[in-house]
Amino acid sequence: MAILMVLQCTEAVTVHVVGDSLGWTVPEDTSAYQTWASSNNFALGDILSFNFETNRHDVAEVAKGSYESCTSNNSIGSIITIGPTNITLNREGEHFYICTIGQHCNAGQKLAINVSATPSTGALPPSAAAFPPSTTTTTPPPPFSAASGSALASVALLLFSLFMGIAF
Ligand SMILES: *[C@@H]1O[C@H](CO)[C@@H](O)[C@H](O)[C@H]1NC(C)=O
Ligand SMILES: *[C@@H]1O[C@H](CO)[C@@H](O)[C@H](O)[C@H]1NC(C)=O
Ligand SMILES: *[C@@H]1O[C@H](CO)[C@@H](O)[C@H](O)[C@H]1NC(C)=O
Ligand SMILES: [Cu+2]
Repeated sequence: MAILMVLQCTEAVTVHVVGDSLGWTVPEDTSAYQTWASSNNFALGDILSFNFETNRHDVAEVAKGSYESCTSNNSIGSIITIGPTNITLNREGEHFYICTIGQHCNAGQKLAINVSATPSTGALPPSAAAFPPSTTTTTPPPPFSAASGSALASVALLLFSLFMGIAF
């Protein structure tokens, strides 16, 4: 059961290729990455795969303000300059990524995503089904120990009555 759940968890990881066939570049349509993001469901543990050539583009995770103004100030972590690269989404909520080279960000090479704690669409029913049993398997221990406690008590009672039987 536990092994099954672990397998489901690893299978739930989705690799999102940023921009799909477009890759990570200056898009012709400035809202290309916004459109791409809206067609994806991002969950904790998923991977963002940025396809770009080293020195042509880079990836910086930035705060919302820097994303909007296209400044790499206060970049979160170091700027990834070597491509292609994979980034694991290990924090829930909004993430903002820009390219810091030239005017690429202003030209639309920027990405905003929202990461949810729950696994992405397809994995939701099995994990939702897997959760109740896990809570019911955690509840048995108290009744179980209580049962073993009463079992112990009846063994003690049996021994006691045996002792009494021997004594009298
Ligand atoms: C970003 O950095 C530039 C130059 O380093 C500076 O002029 C600007 O005020 C900074 N912006 C913010 C929002 O910190
Ligand atoms: C990114 O992850 C995908 C899927 O796991 C893998 O095929 C690809 O080689 C990885 N790319 C890099 C640069 O690590
Ligand atoms: C991101 O997801 C959270 C939780 O579902 C939601 O409250 C928030 O409004 C979302 N933000 C955006 C920009 O969609
Ligand atoms: Cu770029």
